Amino acid sequence: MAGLLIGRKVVITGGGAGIGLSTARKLVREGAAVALLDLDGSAAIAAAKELQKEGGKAFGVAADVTDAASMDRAIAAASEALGGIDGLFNNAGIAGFGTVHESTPESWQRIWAVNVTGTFLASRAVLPQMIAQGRGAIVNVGSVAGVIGIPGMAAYCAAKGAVVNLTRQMAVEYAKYGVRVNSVSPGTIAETAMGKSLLGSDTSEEAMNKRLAKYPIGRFGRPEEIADAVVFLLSDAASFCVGSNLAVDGGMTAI
Ligand code: NAI
Ligand code: 1HS
Repeated sequence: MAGLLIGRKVVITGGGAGIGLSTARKLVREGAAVALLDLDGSAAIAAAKELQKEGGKAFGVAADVTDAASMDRAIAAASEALGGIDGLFNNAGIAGFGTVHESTPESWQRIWAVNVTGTFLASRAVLPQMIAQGRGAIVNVGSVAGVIGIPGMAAYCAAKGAVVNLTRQMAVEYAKYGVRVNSVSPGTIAETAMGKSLLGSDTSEEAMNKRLAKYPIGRFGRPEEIADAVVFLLSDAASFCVGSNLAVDGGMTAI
């Protein structure tokens, strides 16, 4: 792929690291300007500088997706820096472990706040602009955990399930305004901070093989493999994709 997103202006939440940053790199290579919003403001600013050095147009700013005022401010700043917004990648997310009877209300609420409310607040902040211009594309990040039940991940499975179905709701609501909404649902991406914490400290061959057995492809995923799917969904190559949930999981949910 090359030049799929020339002139596009895309906001990425959680853009300072992991899948968000990897996607920002690919978007820039495809010709887009990007705004990286992250709770870790210095990571977002450093990442934007790195992309600028590579010749890209990039802007970094601190923002908390769980806070409406913070999101409104950051989206306004991003729109000014980029000269508008026509793409949003709702990527910020946190995982967490716990069964229903063992999870604390605080941990449950935090996982929902970042994954679900965060997707709502960022979308809420960009949609008026997209509706007014009659054009836009939003990609939300679900997970394999959003379509199947994974033992020990109650809040995360519930939250990602909500993101996947919010995607469908938004898709049918905004298609008439020329705004396409889709989600991408990754399997385990081992090399990001979240992937590492998910795999935990037990990296014995036995433990790894047990996890890998869930993946028909025989390996975990790479951030760039999610980034390619997001580039596609944000681009006009996906002009008839509305409300889809693209599994990028090495076959994990096809079993
Ligand atoms: P990561 O932990 O490496 O990066 C997440 C980024 O989001 C960080 O830069 C973090 O500072 C930022 N962030 C966290 N809370 C935030 C908040 N309240 N406001 C703004 N930014 C915030 O995670 P990774 O692996 O890159 O994951 C990205 C997305 O992909 C998440 O939604 C995650 O649930 C999803 N995902 C990840 C998988 C994996 O195995 N790594 C698999 C399936 C889905
Ligand atoms: C954190 C990410 O959304 C993946 S949850 C899947 C964990 S596993 O089934 O691959 O162990």
